[in-house]
Amino acid sequence: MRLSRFFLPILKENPKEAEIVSHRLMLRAGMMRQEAAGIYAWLPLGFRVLKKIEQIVREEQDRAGALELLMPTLQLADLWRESGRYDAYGPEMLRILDRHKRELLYGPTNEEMITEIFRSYVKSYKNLPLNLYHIQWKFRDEQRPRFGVMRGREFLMKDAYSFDLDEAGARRSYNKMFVAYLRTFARMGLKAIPMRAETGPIGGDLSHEFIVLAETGESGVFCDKDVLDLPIPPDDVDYDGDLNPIIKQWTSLYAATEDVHDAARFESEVPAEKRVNTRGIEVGQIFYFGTKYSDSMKALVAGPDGVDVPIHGGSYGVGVSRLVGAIIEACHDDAGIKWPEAVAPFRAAILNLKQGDAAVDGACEKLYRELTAKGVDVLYDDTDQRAGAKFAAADLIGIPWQILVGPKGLADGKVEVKRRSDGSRENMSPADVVAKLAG
Ligand code: 5CA
Repeated sequence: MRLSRFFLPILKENPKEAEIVSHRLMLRAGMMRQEAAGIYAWLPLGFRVLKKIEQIVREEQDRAGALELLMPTLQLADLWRESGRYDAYGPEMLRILDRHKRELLYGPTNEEMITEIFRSYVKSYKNLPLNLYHIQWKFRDEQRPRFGVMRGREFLMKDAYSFDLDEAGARRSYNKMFVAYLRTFARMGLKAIPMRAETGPIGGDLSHEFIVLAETGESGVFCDKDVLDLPIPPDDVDYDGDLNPIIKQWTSLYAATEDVHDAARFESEVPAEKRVNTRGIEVGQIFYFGTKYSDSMKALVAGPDGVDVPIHGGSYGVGVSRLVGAIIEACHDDAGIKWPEAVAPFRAAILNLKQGDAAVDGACEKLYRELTAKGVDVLYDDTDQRAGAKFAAADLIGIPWQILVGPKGLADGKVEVKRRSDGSRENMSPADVVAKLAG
């Protein structure tokens, strides 16, 4: 992508309305724009990151055996009357009337709709277990939307729903999602710790929130320091095998949100020097809620003895759009964003430090062509800005590798490669740069 043809409305000034660093940097880097309170347009740079995050979430759901579908954003109110949540949900639910005066709502979550789909088709335990997920926009009319995409009103969520014959099966499904979440967040360069949590309006009695520690987070959390260094399950983890050892390892050390925190237990289980009490960002939450929806909505399957029983369910959410902000909170410095490579909008940027100089222009064009041909996502800053402004922009938008091309280096057949994560620099020939980044 040539920057001269890209749409990257970088802001010079710090936007006043942004209280936390991720919100400030997303606005300054031209990633998104607020269209109404808690409602954002994703501009090209931000949209690229959102799609990368979404794809990692998708790959790990698929690996764990969940099946992707897509449900609509609008739902019939009657469905929610069946579960009893239409009235219970309160003012957070956006209610809509269509031209025939039929009551609709913009989905804040999809337990009811997926239960309705399930009960229409699945009648026997032989079709279980089943886990269906989608990645779709949600609307919650939050009292206080704030911190940009962190607490929006319209936001992108991955929500998965598991169906099992009994509690033991449902716990296996829960464990699969638990492990998939450990892998998902680690792939994005995040340390997200599963912590015991309250279930709120989703219901049930077993739940974990996956929390990224950050002072700006909205949740108060307590944990054992050692939980921060536990190993992430590898990509060949056997989801059909016994996941209990992994779950046990992650759940035997103390980790709880403030809502379910037990001070006495914390002090008896965790030595003083290992007690962590801080704040965090909830990037995902998983729930086991038993027969809550299958009882009220009559989602029954015939068991092995032919008797119909309500299925045991769980739901599993990831805040896809919130993750963009959470990653920035975890990965930035004074100059701007430092994207982990897996979610970066571009892997590399070529900075032409003397636009109009035939040798420099030629070398940049050649690098750009070769990297693009090798499938490297590269942004070529071919604008006529000063070198200083190009450095600042590349740092602000956080591209992991910056290739600085200037007349002096080129005279020696070299360009400079700067790594955004640690600021390290190396001189190398353009051919070596291509080999390094395409490798
Ligand atoms: N049905 C369940 C699981 S699918 C559910 O809705 N869970 S949730 O309420 O915990 O939401 C799932 C994830 O969505 C949260 O962990 C959080 O990361 C994200 N999320 C929730 N509310 C917002 C919001 N207002 N703005 C941005 N992300 C949000």
